[in-house]
Amino acid sequence: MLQQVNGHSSGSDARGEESFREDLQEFLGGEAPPLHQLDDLTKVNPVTLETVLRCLQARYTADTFYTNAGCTLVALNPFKPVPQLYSPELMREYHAAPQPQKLKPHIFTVGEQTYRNVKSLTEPVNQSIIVSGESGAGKTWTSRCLMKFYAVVAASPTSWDSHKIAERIEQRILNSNPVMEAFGNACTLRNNNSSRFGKFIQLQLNRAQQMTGAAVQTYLLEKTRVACQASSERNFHIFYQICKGASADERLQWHLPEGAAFSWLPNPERTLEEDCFEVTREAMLHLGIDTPTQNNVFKVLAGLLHLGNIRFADSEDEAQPCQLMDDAKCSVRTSASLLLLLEDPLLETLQIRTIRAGRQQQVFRKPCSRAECDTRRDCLAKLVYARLFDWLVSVINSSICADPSSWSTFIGLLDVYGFESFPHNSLEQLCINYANEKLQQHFVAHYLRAQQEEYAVEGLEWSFVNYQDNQACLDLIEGSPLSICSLINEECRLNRPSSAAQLQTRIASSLAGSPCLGHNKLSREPSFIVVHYAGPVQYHTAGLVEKNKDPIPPELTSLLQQSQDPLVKVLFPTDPEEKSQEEQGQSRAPVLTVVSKFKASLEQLLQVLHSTTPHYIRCIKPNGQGQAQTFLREEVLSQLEACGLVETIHISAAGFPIRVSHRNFVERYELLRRLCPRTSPGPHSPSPDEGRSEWSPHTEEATLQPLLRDILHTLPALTRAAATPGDPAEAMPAPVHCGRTKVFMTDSTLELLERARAQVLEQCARCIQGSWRRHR
Ligand code: AOV
Ligand code: MG
Repeated sequence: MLQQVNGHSSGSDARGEESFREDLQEFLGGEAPPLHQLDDLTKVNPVTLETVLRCLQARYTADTFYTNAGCTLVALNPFKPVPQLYSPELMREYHAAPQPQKLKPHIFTVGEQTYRNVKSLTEPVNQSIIVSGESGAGKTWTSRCLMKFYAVVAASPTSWDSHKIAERIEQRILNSNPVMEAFGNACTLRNNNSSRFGKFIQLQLNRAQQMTGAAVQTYLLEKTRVACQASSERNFHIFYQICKGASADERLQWHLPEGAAFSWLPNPERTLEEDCFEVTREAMLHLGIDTPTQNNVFKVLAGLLHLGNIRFADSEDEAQPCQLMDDAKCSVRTSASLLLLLEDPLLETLQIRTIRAGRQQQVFRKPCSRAECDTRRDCLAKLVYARLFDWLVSVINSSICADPSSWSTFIGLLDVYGFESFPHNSLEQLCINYANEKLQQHFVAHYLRAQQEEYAVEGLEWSFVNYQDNQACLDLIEGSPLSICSLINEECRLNRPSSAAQLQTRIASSLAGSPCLGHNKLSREPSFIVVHYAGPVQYHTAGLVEKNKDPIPPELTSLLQQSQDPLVKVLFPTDPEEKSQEEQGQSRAPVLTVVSKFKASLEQLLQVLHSTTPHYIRCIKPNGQGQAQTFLREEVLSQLEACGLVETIHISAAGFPIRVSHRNFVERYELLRRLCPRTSPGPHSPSPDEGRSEWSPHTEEATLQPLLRDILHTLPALTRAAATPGDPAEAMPAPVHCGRTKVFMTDSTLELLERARAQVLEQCARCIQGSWRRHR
């Protein structure tokens, strides 16, 4: 847009691009401060990706990591310690400020605003802070800092005085972080401390705005990581912690001799900050998980590590079970002893499948192939770990959750996995991107509401604004009766052998009408493309149905129910009241698929979010290497696109992104009012009125208004005159709306006005040149 405007004006007054930009900037926003001092990206005027990027880069170079973007805060990851930015003193400064939004942009401004929102309203309204961004961008860090902020500003007075109570409430809540991160985070290619689950924590406040407790909800733990880690990645931190941090005595008990090799423990030589066992143990203790229970947890985890070392050889006779590899016998024995299972049933469960068939549901025993044995072993570990994680979350919740009568409102913090697009994308990415699509829709709805409020203050109508939302994409993913989710679920329900190619064909033919469905003709593997708001993603259909079923052989659950271990007994109860889903599966009740469970939990989350006033923090990673002082423009650009900031700009372009004060508008376009009728007298244009008041920097407000009215009145004719034949601008007038203090317009209106102004200036120049020649 800017270039086009520039193109027109440069011909007339031959100024350089920079000076034109400065001129336009001044007109749009008054005095243009240096880019790094621009606290709000909406003030970068006009808003383009380039200007937004330049502003963020300038701020990053000046060690300024937070920038407002309308109702969003953009947080750049410094990738270096900046302790002064998170000190309790600074927290209190933001808390005590009469207007925290006047201080430098910070997550504490968002924190404080959120906190005041709960407080200031007569009817308390729950609040939420939605932190998004790609892996390693700083979501978890941000959520942690916000929790610390509330632990300081929302601590009850008693807890400041009494160490014991502080321990019980704020400290416990903070202690949930290292524990959940030890069990739910892992070192990946993108982040040494990558969260492998989504998390929503509600900080519960009483009527005096003091934090009395918290409740955690988790989403879709990446449990496959227990048994399968991509090369150069690691398993969950806790496994490394126990192997590195156990005492000599514990090593003996858990069969973890120093230097032991475990196939599920890749890259143990890498030492990370997150490997500290003591921190986890200490935090667990604070959460009320006593040492014997902790040791029980670690013993079970050691059992899983030994399970991972069980290896089978190919069977030569299909009728015979696969035999163990030579060194695996010991692993079976150790694993069984740690999980308190009998050795033979453990091995048999891995080697032999039981099938029920016929009217009588007769039981048949079929030896598994080597690959099947491996799958069952992995499945057993995933099952135990997932249950253990859920148990841990419930223990944490019972430790930190306040009595319902002791809290009335909450502030929710959402730290979910960001939009993902890899060379190979499967069900995990589909779920993650589906969640992001839902959150984007929520954001758009909220953002539009915020815009609407500004228009209302300015006395503008809202109804004329159209915008593109992402409903079509959501219809494709989750709509009814037919969508990607429903088709994958149906394949699971029909329980028929279906190939990846069949699923691809079904999706392509049943959902062909969707504008968001694509197909990569060059792809060798069966796949489909979903055009997400953040970009197209190709999903491979191989294994999708199986992953969605997430089948758990009933024999595995039965085996674990036989365990004599107190913790395993809790994780796998035999009580019919607590029948697990797998057992229900045995009784032929409908089994929920991964997608349906995820969809249900997402809907619940959205319901909660909708009932709150949301606040947004978009985390941006300035480079993929985690280096300080390195701002890679291409990488930031793609995140700005992926996190939807571009979309936000589009939405704002659908409204009136150009807002100019009445005074600035009159100053710039006053000359059009006087000269336009002479250049092109339109049918409705008023005759020139030379006697009328004119603009000067000292024009009084009272005189400004008639001038403004005059300019607005002549706009249709002026813009028609500026339009070139065949230009869509001929369909003018373009919308200009006059608010109480500002004139609102679209980019295209600004462009047309600028063209008109350039033509007028050109005529002026010619006139002056002509008269100058005559005088010579
Ligand atoms: P993520 O939560 O967004 O990724 P993290 O919050 O784990 O990312 O941040 C990644 C790393 O960046 C942290 O471990 C810190 O080293 C560093 N970091 C982030 N924010 C800051 C900050 N404000 N100051 C200093 N260092 C910071 V993921 O969970 O992988 O999606 O799944
Ligand atoms: Mg994280």
